[in-house]
Amino acid sequence: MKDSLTEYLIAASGERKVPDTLYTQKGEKVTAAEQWEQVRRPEVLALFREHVYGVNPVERPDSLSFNIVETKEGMMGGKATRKQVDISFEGPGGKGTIRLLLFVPSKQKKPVPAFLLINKRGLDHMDPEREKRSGYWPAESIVERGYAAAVFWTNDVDPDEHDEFKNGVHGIFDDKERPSNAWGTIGAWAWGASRVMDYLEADSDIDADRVAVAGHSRTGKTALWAGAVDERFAFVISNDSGNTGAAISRGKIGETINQINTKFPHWFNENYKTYNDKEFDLPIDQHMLLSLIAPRSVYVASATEDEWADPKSEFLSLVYATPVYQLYGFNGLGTNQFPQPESPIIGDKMGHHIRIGKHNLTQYDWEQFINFWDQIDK
Ligand code: GTR
Repeated sequence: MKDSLTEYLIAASGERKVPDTLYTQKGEKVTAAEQWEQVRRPEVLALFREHVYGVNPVERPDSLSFNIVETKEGMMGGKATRKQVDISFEGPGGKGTIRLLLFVPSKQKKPVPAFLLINKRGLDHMDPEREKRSGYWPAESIVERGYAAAVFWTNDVDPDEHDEFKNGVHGIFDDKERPSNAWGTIGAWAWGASRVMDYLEADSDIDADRVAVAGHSRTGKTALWAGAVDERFAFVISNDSGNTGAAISRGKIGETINQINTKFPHWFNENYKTYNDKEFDLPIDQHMLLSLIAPRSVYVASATEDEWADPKSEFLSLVYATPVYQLYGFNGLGTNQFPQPESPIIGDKMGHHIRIGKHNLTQYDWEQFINFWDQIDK
C-alpha cells in the first residue's frame, strides 16, 4: 500500500493527474484530521457547491413535519412492521410532501440500523403491499438480514425534468432570480434524503447513527452528494453512479461532463456548464467528493458492461480518496489494483465490487452492501 497521493496517482492512473485533496487553498499540506475538518474539508465542500451541485436555499425548514400515516404489523409473513410517513414542508412557493416507506424487522431488538434507498424508478419498485418486487429494492432481504429498509421516490422532491425549476422543491423554495450556483435537481434529491434522515432520527425504532444512504446511477450521484453534505449518514453507497458520481472526470471514458450537462441541464448548477469539455479546469475531481465522506464508510459498485459510467474511473476515486481516510488511521481498500469481477473488496471503511452484467441495481449488489456493513458494523 502506497502512502502518498503522488504514488497512488502514478501507480493507479499513469498520466491521469487529479487535484491533490490535501493542499489547502493557501497551499498548506494537510497532515492531520483536525486540519482536514477545520480548513480543507469546508473548502472542498464549498468548491463542490459552487461549481457542481449547487447551494441550497434552505436546509431543514422550520415548517418540517412528520405524519405517521400508518403503522402495520405482521408484514412480510410476520417479519416486519410497515410504516408510511409523510414528511411535509412549506416555503414561499407552496407545500411539498415526501412519502417514506419503511419496513422495520419485527423481532429484533430496537433500535435497528437502516438502509435508505433514493428511488428514481417510480412506485412499482416501492410497493407497500410487496406484490411487486425487484432486486432494485429487495426489502425482504434487507429485513431478513436485520436492517430496516427505507425508501422514498425522487419525484416527491423534484420531478426529473427540465422545467426551468418551476416544480418540486425549486418552486417551493427558490428565489425568482436563481444565481448561477443555485441547486439543481440532484442537489434537491440529496436535500430530500436529509429530510428523510430528519424523520429517521426521530423514530425510536431506528438507530440514527447507523443509517446508510444508497442510490443507483443518477441517485448514486445523489447518495454521494447527500453523504458528503450530511454527516449523519454513517454509510454511503454509490451503485453505477458514473459521471459526476464516483467516476473521476479527468480522462474518463463513456459519458462526459458536456454530455451530461447537455442531456440533463437541470441536474447540476449553471456554473458546472462552464466546464463542458474542460474537465481539467475544474478545481475538484470526484475523488474529492468521496473524501468528504471520510471517516465514514463508503462503497462504490460498478458493472462490467457499464462503460458509460466507466468502472475503472469509479474505482480510482476510492484509491485517490484514501489519503483522507489515512488521516483518520484507516487504510481504505488496501489495494490500488482493479479487482476481478464479482470479487468484492471489504476494506477499511471502503468497499468495492464490479458485478458481471449491465447498468442496474440488483440483488447481488445489495448482498454485497449488506455483507460489507455486517463486517464494518461489528
Ligand atoms: C443516463 C445518464 C447517466 C446515469 C443514467 C441513469 O442517461 O447519462 O449519468 O445517471 O442515466 O440514471 O440511469
